[in-house]
Amino acid sequence: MIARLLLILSVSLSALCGVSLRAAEPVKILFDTDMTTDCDDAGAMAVLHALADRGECEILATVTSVPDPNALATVDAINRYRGRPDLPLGLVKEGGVKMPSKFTGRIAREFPHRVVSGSDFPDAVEVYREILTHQPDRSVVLVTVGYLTNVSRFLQSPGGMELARAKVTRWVCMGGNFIGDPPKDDLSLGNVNFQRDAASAHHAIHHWPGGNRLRRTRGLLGAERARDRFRPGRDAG
Ligand SMILES: [Ca+2]
Repeated sequence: MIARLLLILSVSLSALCGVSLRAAEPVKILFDTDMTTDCDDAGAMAVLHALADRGECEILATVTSVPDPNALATVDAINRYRGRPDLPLGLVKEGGVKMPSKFTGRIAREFPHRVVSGSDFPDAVEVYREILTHQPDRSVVLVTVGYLTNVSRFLQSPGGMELARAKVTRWVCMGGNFIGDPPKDDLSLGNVNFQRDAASAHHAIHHWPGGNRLRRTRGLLGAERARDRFRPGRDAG
């Protein structure tokens, strides 16, 4: 199962960054991960850094969609291990999904990182805003492989909708298992990214500016024009 997830992530992120194979500039990516329950997030970061090493993407920031400082420490440890110790970090500062992890505590203990306390780092929404404000229009790809807590809060922050509309050229969301034609999110396949913070998932998908820039891929990644098809009150647990 994990191997399949990694393969899907690899293919999907490669497809995402494949845009840069035909372009002169690397794809600018703002990466948002829950990095708690499943180790495929670590696999996604391995692919992300490998693509950055190849010059196919530029990692602007790595944030977590959970409040657990060990999750942030794990993200920072991976960044550091892959030679990018100074990437901006952010996390959920208030509320958010809290789940136990089988691996982040050990990584936080055994690998070097900057995270002594989560209070030393900004809220992920602040990172979204800071990064996007200083990037050219329509230049950033937002990649989320966790809960949509940050996306929803970012859209509700002052000017967030305008920043999303102006700066983000595409949002690639690992969250749905959209099956069929028209696609419907099959939650029986296990879709915790939408289920555990269903209110944020509902808000983010329904309010993201420009539904045609919310990309659906087969398998575990994404949703295109999902606003009319995803009904958390009925479909999510
Ligand atoms: Ca995840």
